[in-house]
Amino acid sequence: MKKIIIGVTATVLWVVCVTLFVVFAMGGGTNTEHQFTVLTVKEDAVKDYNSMPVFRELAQETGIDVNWIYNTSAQYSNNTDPVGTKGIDAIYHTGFSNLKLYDYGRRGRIVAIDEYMDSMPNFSRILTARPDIAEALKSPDGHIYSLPRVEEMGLKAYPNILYINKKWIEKLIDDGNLPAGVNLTKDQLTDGLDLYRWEFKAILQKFRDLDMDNNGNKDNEVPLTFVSGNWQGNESDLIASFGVPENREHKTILNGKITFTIEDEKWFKAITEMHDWCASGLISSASFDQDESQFLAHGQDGRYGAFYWWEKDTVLAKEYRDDYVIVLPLKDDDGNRYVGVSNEQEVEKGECVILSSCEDKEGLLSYFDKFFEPDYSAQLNYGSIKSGAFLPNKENGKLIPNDDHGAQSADDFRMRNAPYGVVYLTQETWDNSVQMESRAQLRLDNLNSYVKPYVFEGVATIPNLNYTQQELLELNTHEFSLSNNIASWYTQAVIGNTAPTRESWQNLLSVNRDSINAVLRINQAAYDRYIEATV
Ligand SMILES: [Ca+2]
Repeated sequence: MKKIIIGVTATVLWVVCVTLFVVFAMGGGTNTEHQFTVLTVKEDAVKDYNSMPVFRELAQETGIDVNWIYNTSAQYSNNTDPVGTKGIDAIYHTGFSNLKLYDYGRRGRIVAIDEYMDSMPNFSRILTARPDIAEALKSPDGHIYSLPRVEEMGLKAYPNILYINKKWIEKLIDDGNLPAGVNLTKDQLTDGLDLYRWEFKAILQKFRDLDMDNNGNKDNEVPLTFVSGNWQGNESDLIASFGVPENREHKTILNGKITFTIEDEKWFKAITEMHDWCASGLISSASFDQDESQFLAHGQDGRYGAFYWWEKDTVLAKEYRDDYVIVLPLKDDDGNRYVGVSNEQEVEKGECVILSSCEDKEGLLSYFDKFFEPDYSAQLNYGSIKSGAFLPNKENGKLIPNDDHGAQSADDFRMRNAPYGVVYLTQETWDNSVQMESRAQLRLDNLNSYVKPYVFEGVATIPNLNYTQQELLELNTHEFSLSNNIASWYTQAVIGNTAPTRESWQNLLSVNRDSINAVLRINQAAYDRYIEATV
């Protein structure tokens, strides 16, 4: 807290200096600069927004300047009423849920942004061109209470790619240790490796039993690992290989119907098999309690036999990257492959809200409206042109990402230099204004070649749905307890001492029947309205 006060004091001093400078520079004439204070959630490692070139450029172009003040995410999560913070005009990175936005909105504490469209030509154009986005942003009373983040790359629906250690398979071939019935040759060990699930399992058993990395210890190998329930690199597509369109929420759209995967007999079969893989040491127990950073740290030295992640470069130190190849979605005994789709949204709703106490709502909204322009969106999302996130000159009208940050990794550079938040980056942007980062393009190419062709037929991501007040309250009652109940049953079933029984699974379904039905009914009604409004 002390840090913030010092920060605020420093900012105030700085503003006074700048204002004086402007006044003197203008020969003592009237200072027309607007001044707003915006609270944002920012970690200490991220640079000060107030000195970021993109915000200096915005101030210069609009004549409107913003003081950014900060909460770390830990401070912010302890802030029970951020909208009540004294002296601020807006909150950036709010993270507000649908219910919270509506609650603040209907009580008149945040601004209904749809009433200020005259000040927002860019946002207004987006809402007209994209009825799906307009629909997603509406609260139950039809008002839009927040500015969104839109980043469409076609990546988020498919967050899992399976990689396997081909060096280790080569060793199995050399030592005559390939499992019985597995007839792999070295020239087959390229991206797109084609395996039955039983073959994959038999190979993992060898990874478990043998000293694959030749260090004299048979127990330091990690046959298969992932980050259970994480937004990327989770186990959903291993479960999906049993013929059920799984994702981490166990909830998807199948042929136009909202569906829970946990009700499918095949899901229960998959969980029973997962239990066997865990109990016999094929899946590392760390998979169920590590976070992303632990998963990434443990993989660097090439001891993973196989893992799920979007790309291999972040998981492995440079010298091990060529040791791994992409496995196609695992085939079942009939030779079929299945992949589910996630419900991760490319349109995120609650990025920024304007407080009703803001004295110049038009002015502040006209400032934020610039964020939706391609050059500003790109710099907010990746870092400023002047800080080296892009090459100084455009090519064919496009901003070209700069991948070379010296010793600093691309992830680290972006984390420190990009404020993220309110952006609008869509196919139109990638076609005309900004070249996609090479690693994003690589992910997309890999997904197009090795994942998307095998997506479960008739399956779709659940879009941002727009609920009535009654529905929001009902979901609030049912959804939290239901997802907790599913999660605890799942954990017990997969890593518990005994295999899950059919009775315990059916008991899970019957105990939660009311909640399952309520969540399905409400989401189906909202989805039907969404289809009607957008098609
Ligand atoms: Ca070893």
